[in-house]
Amino acid sequence: MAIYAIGDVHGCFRTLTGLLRQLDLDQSEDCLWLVGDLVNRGPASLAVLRWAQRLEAKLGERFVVVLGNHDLHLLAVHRGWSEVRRKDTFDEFLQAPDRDELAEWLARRPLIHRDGDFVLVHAGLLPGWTTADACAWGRRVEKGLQQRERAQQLLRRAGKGGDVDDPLWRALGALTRMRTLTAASEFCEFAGPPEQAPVGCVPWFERRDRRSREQTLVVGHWAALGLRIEPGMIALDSGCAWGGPLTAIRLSDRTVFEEKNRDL
Ligand SMILES: [Mn+2]
Repeated sequence: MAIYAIGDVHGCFRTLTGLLRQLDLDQSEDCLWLVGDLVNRGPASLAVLRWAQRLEAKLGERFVVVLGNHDLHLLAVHRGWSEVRRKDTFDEFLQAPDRDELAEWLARRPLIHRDGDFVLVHAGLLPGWTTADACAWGRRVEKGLQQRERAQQLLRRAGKGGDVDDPLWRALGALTRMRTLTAASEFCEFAGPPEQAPVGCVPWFERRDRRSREQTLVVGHWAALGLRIEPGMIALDSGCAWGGPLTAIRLSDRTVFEEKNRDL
């Protein structure tokens, strides 16, 4: 039994299909994890969501998608809580006859998933969190997202700086949007390459006081960081949204699979 993890797909369905051919997944045994951001930027968010829902029906708990910031943005747009932004590619999804069913399915995905020493999350973990803390925060935010008014507050703010005094907003931001942090662990608005981060903004995973160091965090979200494999962290966003390849890894032996972009 192998666990494969795939980076940010961002609606790149043809690239995903090519990558899956390389993986040769045993659907009766293997696990497939996705780091989130299934949708947006690329041309085929609808096809990716339909594929994911179908595969989950076959694999059950062996198929895990954690939510990313673009997935949350799609949910907010679908519910009429956020406007479509200029670079969004949601039109086909929003007109699809099965959009409500797919959105409901997507909304039930977790924010964090743990299996032994591997932790799957879209963006990262706050330095002060143990893995158990992070999972507890994930469950709390998931509960909030199931309540209409709370979900509206959290999702409306998903894309922009929100209320830093709201602990659920902060937890959601860490799990789905965080890249660099100030010394006081405030989020920096910076998406470029880590070596160009503003003075005082440090990548979350480089913080020496990170309490989740003993586990291996499998993440995406940071295309400018790119594929990065080191003790304690595997970052898989190789920039499919921007014409880059799509990357997968087999966690047991860290074999990397890369599919060149077929969508953009
Ligand atoms: Mn993201």
